[in-house]
Amino acid sequence: MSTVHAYAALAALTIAASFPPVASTSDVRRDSTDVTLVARDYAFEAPDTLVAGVTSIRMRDEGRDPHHWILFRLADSVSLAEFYAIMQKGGPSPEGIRSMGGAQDGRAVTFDLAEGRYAFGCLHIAATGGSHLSKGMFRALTVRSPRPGDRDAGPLPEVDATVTMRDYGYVLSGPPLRAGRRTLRLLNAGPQEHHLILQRLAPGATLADVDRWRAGDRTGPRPMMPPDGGTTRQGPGSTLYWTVDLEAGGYLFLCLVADVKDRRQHTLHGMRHEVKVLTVGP
Ligand SMILES: [Cu+2]
Repeated sequence: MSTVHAYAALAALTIAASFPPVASTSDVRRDSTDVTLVARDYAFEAPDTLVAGVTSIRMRDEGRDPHHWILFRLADSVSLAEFYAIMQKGGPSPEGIRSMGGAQDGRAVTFDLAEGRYAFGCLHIAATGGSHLSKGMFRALTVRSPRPGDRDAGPLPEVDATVTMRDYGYVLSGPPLRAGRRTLRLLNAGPQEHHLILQRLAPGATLADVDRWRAGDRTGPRPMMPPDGGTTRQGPGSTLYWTVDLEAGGYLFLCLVADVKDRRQHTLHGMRHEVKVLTVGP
């Protein structure tokens, strides 16, 4: 993407003026494969260093504003200051900054982390304007190679189903989903960034009912519940493991990421998918 050069030039001009102080909490973790990311208004607290391998990350949101988190992988050529300058306005990640995903809520997301430089960020928009990232809600993370004495990272989680995201849609593969705690492998096979927002359908309702309700005067009972969290954007080729408690009934998967061409949400390009979760049983 050629925009990276323009961004980089802009970054060089704005870093000195706008780079906020970095939180000083340091907690080098050599043995943890379960990481808590604390979110506040507007900062993240997290280990500075993790060991490469399978790692589960879960946010504890202590802010008044709701927060989400996205893990970004930074190319060696991109400094943290450049990351801040480029990403504070949101927008798609340019070359050199790769979205790995994360969570909209406190659900756990597991990655097979490769050695390298990363940053956490929250791109929610504050009531007063500006992204949370622009107010300092980002944090550097180094993932280093394992050394003798490090705890084994362990295997990847057992997967109940795989969700492949494309421009524009979700393909669910695996046996039918059943109620209970399930781990979905989400991989992005599309050229754009995508995520998965979970929305429960009202009992007996279908995606067709939602479409009719939206197209109509929107009176009468809503055929769906409010969105119930989800993952955050993943760049092309990235994979994460998302653990979620599902109840029997209908759900929608939705992508609310803005399209790179027309800025309309991907759900308006057809990136929505109806899933029926079966009761537990044989
Ligand atoms: Cu999308």
